[in-house]
Amino acid sequence: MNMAEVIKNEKVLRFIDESAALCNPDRIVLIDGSKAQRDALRAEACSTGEMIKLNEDLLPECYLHRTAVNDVARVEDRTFICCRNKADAGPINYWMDPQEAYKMAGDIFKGSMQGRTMYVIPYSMGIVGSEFSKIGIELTDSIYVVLNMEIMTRVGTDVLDALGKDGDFVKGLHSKCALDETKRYILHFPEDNTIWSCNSGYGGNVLLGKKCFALRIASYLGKNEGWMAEHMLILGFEKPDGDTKYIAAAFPSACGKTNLAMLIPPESYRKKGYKIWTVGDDIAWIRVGADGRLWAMNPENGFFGVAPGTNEKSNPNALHTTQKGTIFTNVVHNLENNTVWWEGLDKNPPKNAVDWKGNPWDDAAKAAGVKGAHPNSRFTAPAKNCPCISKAFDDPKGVPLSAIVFGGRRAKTAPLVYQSKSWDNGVFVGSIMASETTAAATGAVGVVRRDPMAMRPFCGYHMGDYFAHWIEMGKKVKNPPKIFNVNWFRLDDEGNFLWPGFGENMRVLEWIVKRCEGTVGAVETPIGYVPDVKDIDLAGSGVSEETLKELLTVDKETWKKEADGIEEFYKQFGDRLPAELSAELAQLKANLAK
Ligand code: GTP
Ligand code: SPV
Ligand code: MN
Repeated sequence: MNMAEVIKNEKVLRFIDESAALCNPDRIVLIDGSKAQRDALRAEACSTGEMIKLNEDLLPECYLHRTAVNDVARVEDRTFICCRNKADAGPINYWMDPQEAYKMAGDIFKGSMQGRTMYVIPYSMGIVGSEFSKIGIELTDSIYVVLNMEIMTRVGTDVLDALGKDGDFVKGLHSKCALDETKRYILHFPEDNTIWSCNSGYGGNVLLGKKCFALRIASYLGKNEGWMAEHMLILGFEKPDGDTKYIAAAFPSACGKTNLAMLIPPESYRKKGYKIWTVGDDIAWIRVGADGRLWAMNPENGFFGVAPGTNEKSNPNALHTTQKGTIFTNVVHNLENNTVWWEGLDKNPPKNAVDWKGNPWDDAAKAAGVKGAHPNSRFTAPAKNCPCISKAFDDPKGVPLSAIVFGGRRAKTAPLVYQSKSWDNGVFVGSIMASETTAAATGAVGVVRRDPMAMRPFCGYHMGDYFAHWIEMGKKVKNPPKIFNVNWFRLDDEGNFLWPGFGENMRVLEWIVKRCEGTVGAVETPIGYVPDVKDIDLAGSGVSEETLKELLTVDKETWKKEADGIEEFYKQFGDRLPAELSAELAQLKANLAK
């Protein structure tokens, strides 16, 4: 195919030419979004062993892929924001000078696609052609990346039509190179709308539409253009009378977004007619609507979800979503029927199986405690498969938000739920989020760290300026969403979860919605409003009132220590910390001293 005949945008052609001159691929192939091309790429990936075709009867059009053993999660310490002025990256991001970064990575990319094909992926984040959507072009030498991007985003020549002759786009260049972890870099150039990723083949490092574009680059664009890109699920809460309220929730990686977005209410709620609808499970782009509310849309087209722990009881909707057209990464290959398995799917690990590293997963390995699936193993599944996908999923306007919910994994400290007292107080609540680290990123697991708005690894600019942007957005809306914080992960003294979580989280969502409607009271504490024990419906939950009381406790001494920690955390932002947030911290301290 002659590229110039199909691609009318000079900037796209130049980007392809310059990248090809650098990486020196044998061939360049445009991804057109057709089934014929997709089928051919799937067949090619299977012929080289890059993917394994699974049982067509049990898992139609599904595939298994294993990444390199050293390449199984996002690499936060190798992820850089490359803006001209170091101070603009802020104290939390890793920074590199753009010229040095282009030079350093240019040497790595040089000739990296020799003997390989460079695929050109035109993709849209959001509905193709909608005014709230944005377009990217990813160049990659990985068929796995192409096939994942075709699920996670909207890909094809119609995107080039929407881009037009001189439309702007985010330039993404990815090469697996040699998968050398010492030369692995995920580089963002927000001032150039550019992303470079080398030496990785894992999800968040290489599916450049996702965290790299839709959060890091988009958060920077949002700051300048007056909107927000957030690490949030979006769900619809439908009441028995059919009225649906929309909630966005920011939890750090592997802290329950996909699970909450696809929640199935407890039976008593279902009988009354309550339903939950999924609009998104990971990313929300949020704008000010003409009606003075905030409107959120999901720029993605699929789910890149955590496999372990997903089962018929915890998240049946996610499980059903993965039964067709799905790519599984780093799970167990069940050789008995050519399907997949992971820890927490059921209690019957397959006897004849291969683990995520490609080794036989036999009785000896199991007895030695070897895990079959990697804890960060994932499924890439089309959103349209989801039984509870919202009608609003394909609505370019998105949905109006009634509530924003923050939450993390905290063994103590944070109560099951509390409501902030105002927008600014809610921004404070988001800014002080802390959570235990998970397997979604390389490094230690289970260490509590501050993760403001669940954006610590994903904010493309200075975190202090990001807080200021949140404060500003609040001023632009007459009817801002109410802001809450939840914690499904509080432990008792024996280390057991106090709250059953998953579908039972509906009981907390109900309180949140009623607070938004002003139809339920609350109890004031030094940190905000918590529910009165009688206002959380516990019928059929197995949770006692006593346990609920414990879950809702705000311990002053613990929170005084927390306030000291927040003060320490805030210091690094210097004069870029909005005065509103210093005032909120002072108020918290005063409340605790009372
Ligand atoms: P990313 O895709 O990394 O952004 O993760 P996520 O926020 O979508 O997290 P996900 O819903 O995949 O959940 C991650 C892990 O948290 C899974 O192993 C779940 O079993 C567990 N989890 C989710 N919700 C709950 C809950 O309500 N209670 C408890 N105890 N665990 C939960
Ligand atoms: C996360 O880590 O928050 C994810 C998975 O959603 S990844 O795409 O790898 O970032
Ligand atoms: Mn995520």
